Amino acid sequence: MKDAAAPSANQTIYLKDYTPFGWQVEDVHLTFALAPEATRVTARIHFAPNPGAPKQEFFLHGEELTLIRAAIDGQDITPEIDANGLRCAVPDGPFLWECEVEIAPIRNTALEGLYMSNGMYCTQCEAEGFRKITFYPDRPDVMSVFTVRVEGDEPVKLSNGNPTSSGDGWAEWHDPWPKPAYLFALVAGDLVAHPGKFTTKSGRKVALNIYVRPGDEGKCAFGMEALIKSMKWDEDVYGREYDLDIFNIVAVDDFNMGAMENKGLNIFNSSCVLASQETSTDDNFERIEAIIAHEYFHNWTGNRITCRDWFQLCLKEGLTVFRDAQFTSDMRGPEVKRINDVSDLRGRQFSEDQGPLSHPVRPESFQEINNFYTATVYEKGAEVIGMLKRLVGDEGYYKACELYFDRHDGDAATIEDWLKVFEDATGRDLSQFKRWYSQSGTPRLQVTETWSEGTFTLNFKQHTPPTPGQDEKLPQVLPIAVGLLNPNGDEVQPTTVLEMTEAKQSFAFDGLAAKPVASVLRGFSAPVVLEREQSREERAFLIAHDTDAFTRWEASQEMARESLMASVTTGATPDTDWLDALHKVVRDRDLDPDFRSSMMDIPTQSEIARLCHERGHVPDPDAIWAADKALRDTIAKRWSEDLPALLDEARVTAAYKPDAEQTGKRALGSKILGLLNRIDGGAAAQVQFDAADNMTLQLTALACLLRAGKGADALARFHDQWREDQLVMDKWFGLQVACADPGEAAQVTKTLTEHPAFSWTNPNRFRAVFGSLAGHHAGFHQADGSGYALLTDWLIRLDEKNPQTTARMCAAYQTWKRYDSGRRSLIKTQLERIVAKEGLSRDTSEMVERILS
Ligand code: 0A1
Ligand code: ZN
Repeated sequence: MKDAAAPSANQTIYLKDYTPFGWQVEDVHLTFALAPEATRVTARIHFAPNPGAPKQEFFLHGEELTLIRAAIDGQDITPEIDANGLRCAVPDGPFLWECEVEIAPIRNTALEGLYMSNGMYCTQCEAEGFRKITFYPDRPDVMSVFTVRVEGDEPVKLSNGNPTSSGDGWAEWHDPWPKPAYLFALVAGDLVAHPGKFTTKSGRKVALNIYVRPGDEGKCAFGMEALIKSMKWDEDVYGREYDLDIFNIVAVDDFNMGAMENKGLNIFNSSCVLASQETSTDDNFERIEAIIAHEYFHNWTGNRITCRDWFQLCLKEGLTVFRDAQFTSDMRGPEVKRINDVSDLRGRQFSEDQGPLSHPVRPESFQEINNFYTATVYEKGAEVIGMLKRLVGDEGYYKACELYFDRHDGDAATIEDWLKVFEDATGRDLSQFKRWYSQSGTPRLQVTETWSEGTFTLNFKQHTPPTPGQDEKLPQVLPIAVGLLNPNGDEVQPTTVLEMTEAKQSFAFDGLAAKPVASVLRGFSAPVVLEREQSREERAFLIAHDTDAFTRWEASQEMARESLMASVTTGATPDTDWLDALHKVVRDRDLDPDFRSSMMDIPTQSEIARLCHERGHVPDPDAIWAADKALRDTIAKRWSEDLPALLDEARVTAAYKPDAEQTGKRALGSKILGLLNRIDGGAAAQVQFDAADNMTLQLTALACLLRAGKGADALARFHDQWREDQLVMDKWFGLQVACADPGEAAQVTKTLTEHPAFSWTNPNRFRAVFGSLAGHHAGFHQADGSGYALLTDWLIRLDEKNPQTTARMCAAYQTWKRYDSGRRSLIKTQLERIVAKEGLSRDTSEMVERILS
């Protein structure tokens, strides 16, 4: 019998070609007889014609499956099989499909479908992994009820839904909620559970478990607390209740992404769930809390209401990111959360949207859907929801969400469905707003102001530069949150949302006694590049007085950007007016330490490179590195007298807690230590390293010591202390690259790949090393091309094993056209080397071809 091999030709799939599947799947029964080399999967599926679909041939997806037997209504058949799936004749009415296939989880290094990680079986089916488990209509609009039997010697055997029965060597699970195949999950292994419980608002008692490898039990308590908080929050804020008797989370060491929202059985990259004071930083804790919330929130936004097709990915991801951001704001304070999210958006999404990989929040075509789990779909998708909420107000927003849950529960929905509930709930016409889903690129918003006889006018112009495949752009609906301050710093106009819909539009405020200072785009109310000519005095004034935390931070960022740009382009020294304005804020003990720490953010070197490009300069990575260094040295010298006292003030004396209060203090302390390190040559860092009782303090101190050239001893001690802990060792690997001098980054990376603990098939370790190289702007972009050559060697090697992680890491090259001709040609050569690789995966070939285009 023929096998379904790996898929071949790169085929482009279009949103406009959507057609429903010709059959409904009434129920699915699966039996797994587990064995690493030869797992048998037996499927019994009832199909019935779908009255709403056009007539079509019967086709089931299937890849890399060895077919043992297929039968229809009990009669064996010989289907036609190719690299993508199976075709056969079927009866006109309902029928029973039976099929037995064999797969080899131990040889599945792509980590899609059923695979093994450190001896444990686990699955990853989003987006199209289920077709590597059995032949099936593997598309999100085909939903069904699954019953699963798992046979094997492993002590723990899990699947979706509720456990129904078990015996010696087997366990059965039943998920009563119809779901698409991408939410299917199975786990089996020698695992221990950290239990918890939750009672829903209507009284359902839910058993909670976090399953981990023996030895990791001590790292589950925080995740469990985060899960319970998320369950409560979704009831309180969105009225969403959990709907099964059990909710399981499993930590897996080899995982391509962060985590996965499989119904009732979330599977997590262990780095996104395991946490302890000794091994995790404050940032790790915050991220874990957010990811647990994100996956849990998918139960309603993604699972109960799923996507009709993969073009609608933002329907579940944009909304769920928005919901997890709301959750984090409620848990930890909205101000710094918003600042961090904007930094992240600019760092990842703006770069994507301003280069060859730019695509709409709802793409219109793809070759490999795995390449569209992007910052645009996730983060810009969430920004679009945030704008919608601002435009319709909180009441309108929750009314529309309520209608969405009522109207679409159990559906595979579309963006049109989502916008329609807003139109129906609020009476608004959202036809222009819908452009946010189809038009790619980052709008530029210019603002000028006029003042005459008590009337202050803000004049806006918007323009979106062309992006691949979209030369002409139309005006977007922009909610622009604005406030006005009078010259002594009092707010004369509290935040108001101006609604811009035209290419050019002015808004006047009258009855003012004196010319105000405008605070524009409060809360970053629209994902745009704001272009505003503003005096340094006004910016310094906003740093001192703005009542909106985001625009206050942004005023400082603006001054920082201008100062760095002047250094890069003209060799100017840092702007001391800015440093003095900032110094006041940093010393202001009435302000929250976390906010003071954020105010000290310095734009990243890649952000400065993007800015150079936006303003028509060719970025010079070495000059940007030098400007960054000069700036930090200047701040350290200028504030030197205060630094020891500030460091002292940021010290936490109470027992460690990863809460907002302590985290904020330690964040401020880390920034201060970074400055002090420039003048004391690592002395304070050494004291902190020796005394640290938590990973946040230990790791920051280690980074400082490495940067001061005094890290050898601490690095060795850190290694000896943590050699058995994979997640901490990822930090050990990554930090050495991140802290290397630019000229040494590639060599340090290469040496680390020769370390016995380097494992290139573990995505976390690969990313720790090569993600850090790609993130080291000046180190990666060394003019000799050593960074490019090294990364490419490894990408070519990894592609054979793990296309998904390879393709994602190729994004390191997405900004290549910004650079000088020497670097461009070096990168182009490397990209062409990748494309020339025989048997290159569909994932990587699509990415590289788009980057090259
Ligand atoms: N849906 C998950 C993320 C995820 C996406 C794709 C994956 O494999 C291709 C794995 C996980 C989330 O948003 O958390
Ligand atoms: Zn998600």
